[in-house]
Amino acid sequence: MAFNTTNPLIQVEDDRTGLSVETLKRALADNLFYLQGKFPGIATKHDCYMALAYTIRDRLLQRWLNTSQTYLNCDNRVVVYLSAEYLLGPHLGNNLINLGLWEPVKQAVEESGLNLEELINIEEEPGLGNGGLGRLAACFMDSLATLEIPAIGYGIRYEFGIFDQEIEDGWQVEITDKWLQLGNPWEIARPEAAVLVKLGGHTESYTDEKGDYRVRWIPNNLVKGIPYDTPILGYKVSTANNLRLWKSEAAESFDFQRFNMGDYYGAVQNKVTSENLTKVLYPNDEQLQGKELRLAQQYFFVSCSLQDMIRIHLADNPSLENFHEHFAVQLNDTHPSIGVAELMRLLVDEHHYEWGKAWNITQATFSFTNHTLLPEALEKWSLPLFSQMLPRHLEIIYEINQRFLDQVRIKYPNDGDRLAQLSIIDEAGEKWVRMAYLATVGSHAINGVAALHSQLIKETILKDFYELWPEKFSNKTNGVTPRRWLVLSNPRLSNLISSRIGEGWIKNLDELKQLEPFADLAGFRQDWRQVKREVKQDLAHYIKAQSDLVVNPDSLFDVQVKRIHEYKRQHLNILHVIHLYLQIKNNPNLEISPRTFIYGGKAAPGYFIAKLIIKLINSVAEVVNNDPAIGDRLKVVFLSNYNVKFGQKVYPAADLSEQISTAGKEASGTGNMKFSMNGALTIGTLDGANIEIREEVGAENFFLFGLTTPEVEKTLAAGYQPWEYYNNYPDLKAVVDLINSGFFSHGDTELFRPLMDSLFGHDPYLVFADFQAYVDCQHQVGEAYKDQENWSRMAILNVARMGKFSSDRTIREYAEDIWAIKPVVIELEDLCPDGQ
Ligand code: GLS
Repeated sequence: MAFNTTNPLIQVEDDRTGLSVETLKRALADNLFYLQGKFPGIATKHDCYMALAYTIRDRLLQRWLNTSQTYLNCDNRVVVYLSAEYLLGPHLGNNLINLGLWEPVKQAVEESGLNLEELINIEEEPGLGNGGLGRLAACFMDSLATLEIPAIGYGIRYEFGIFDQEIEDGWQVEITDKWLQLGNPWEIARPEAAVLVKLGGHTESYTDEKGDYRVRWIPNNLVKGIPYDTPILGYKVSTANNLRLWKSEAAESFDFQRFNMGDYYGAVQNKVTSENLTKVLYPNDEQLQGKELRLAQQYFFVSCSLQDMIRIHLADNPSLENFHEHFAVQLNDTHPSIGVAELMRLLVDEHHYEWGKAWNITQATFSFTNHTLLPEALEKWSLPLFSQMLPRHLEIIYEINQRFLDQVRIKYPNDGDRLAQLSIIDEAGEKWVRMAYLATVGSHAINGVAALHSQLIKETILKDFYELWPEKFSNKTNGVTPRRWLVLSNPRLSNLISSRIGEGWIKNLDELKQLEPFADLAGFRQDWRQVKREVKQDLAHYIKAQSDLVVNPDSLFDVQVKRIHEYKRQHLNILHVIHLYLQIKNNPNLEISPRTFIYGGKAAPGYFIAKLIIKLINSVAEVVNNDPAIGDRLKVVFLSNYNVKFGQKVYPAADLSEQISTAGKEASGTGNMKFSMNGALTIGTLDGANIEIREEVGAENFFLFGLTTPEVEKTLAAGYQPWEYYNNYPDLKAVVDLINSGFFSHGDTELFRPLMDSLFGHDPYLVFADFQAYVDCQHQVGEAYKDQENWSRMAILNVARMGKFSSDRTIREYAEDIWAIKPVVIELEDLCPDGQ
């Protein structure tokens, strides 16, 4: 049956829209020939992947076009998500699930002599983000579409996304990501919608024809932004929202004046500089890098997006007065916060709105999510750098600041300290623009990403703002999409769940609750374990292929995958491994639950201690895995290049999820949710969303250890003494001494010294302080694993109680509390028959 039943031109099933196996096969062969220019006999697997991807894209185009057409024609509000990062993961598998086409496509692919899973695996993932923050944006896009909420995602089309990680001699090596090398079938360039962005130069004041004082910005550089659009499909709905990513190009390919004067290289220079803007993603998660190019990237994509929104708005509205009624713009962290000044510039300088009116529109448009409390991640830009690149924005920020501080003066007269604390410009010493403050002042709503984190925002980094405007602050606990993180990544478990409670949970995750009674059924627990065993077997094959290590699928898979950072404490985890190793060495007959420790994650290229932690893990792995006295009881593996694809393999296979950050440091975490949703039990601190996960699944189904946030603060305030822990805890001392002796470094006693120096010297993450509690808790884990029946019971209850952690719930909360937005149902009928 064709999608289009109203179009009289389509008499038979259309090759681009038909859904029968026969049509899909024909479309596949057709695309291989006409788009890839290959016969089946000479086509590579990648050619076949491309042909299949185009076949699927054809089948979602009608949804995509109808969606934007519907949004244009109705005057519903549209959510705009502004994010410098989207960590999307591969599209093909996800689109098949959301279109409900998995089975016919699988059959068509097989009958064409190909293998669907193999083709899905070929897709290069768009790694346009660093970690949790970028992945959250991707989950949100999925949920927005699934909930049929009108939305546009705007971001940057980095030519090189997050680097590929290889491990050489135990060290991380970064390899350039080349996701676009063989083409990207999911995007469509829209050069006709290009916009121009100014940079640098100076400002001038003038009086306009009405006699009004105005400012104009004379830039010294102009860059063109070309939009590339990707459809983001909802699950089994007709909504396909648009993700619009900007690529920078030179406004003119050649500077002709220079060229004519014979300065060929000078003329090309401008082209090169302009294209550099969107070349590469900065590979730092939670780390400030005051690099000029980064500010230029941020401004570039924000300016492109706001200009695009204004164009869309003015196509249907006489003025910008109701701009905020049309768009609700969410700032994903401070990265797009220059948008506050840019919208003011566009309204005041280019559309000649009076300041007060422009400010009301701006504040009503923006809302701001903070994603971290780490001081090194709070963006600020040095004033000279800022004024050089964005001279007009600096003037606007000064004006915003002055008017804001005038308000503060009224509320708190004669309180100079408070003014200095609240000022958007930090003037103590070197001058800085504080981006979180700009975002806070320019937004009508501010939120954190888990209950604890939202509370800490109010008590720490934005305390003075909270006192001013308590009503602006709220919490929106993160969530993840069950489509990618359960249906797509764990089909075995999904099928088992659906076989008992139906498929309603995929769109309404609270329905997983119906699984609870099954936890008491021995037969179901048996099936559950069977699924887990098979999934672990798959991961074991992957480990064998990647690292040539044989691991036992019956061992406890103890997994920590996430960016490598001291606050996430991968080093605490490896200290525990060494402790177990020592225990076995000292007591060769020790009976413990056999464990496979699995690590994955990238370190920022300039973050030496994080890289040294990777080296330590690999060094311990080398010793432990090759010690015959250990046998099968312990295996340690660091899997390279952790990314979305690999995440899809590892979450389903985990028994134990390591969420062991220092309390108060992990804003939320989202990996913690993916693990639990796939039936892993958590060992964790009272940090981020761990707290809420524990509340939901029940304290008895969660392994809790470690200092609480107030205890962390107290310990640090009292002058933390790592030596005392070292001297008082013999297990800790033995582990540390073994590292220091050069045992894991072929006798080199210097290799890990910088790490040890930081643990003993200055460790705000309190690794030694939590060591003993962690080891004790891990002991309980090992004991609990011996009782497989009870372990399965706990795992089932974890899954059954995960309803809260669907990103659908999160998005519903944003939609109701912050965006005031309603769903719009998209019809599938051809809105534009006969090409009219
Ligand atoms: C992060 C936080 O570190 C995570 O805890 C959080 O889950 C994520 C999404 O809200 O945002 N902040 C950040 O800069 N990178 C992150 O992953």
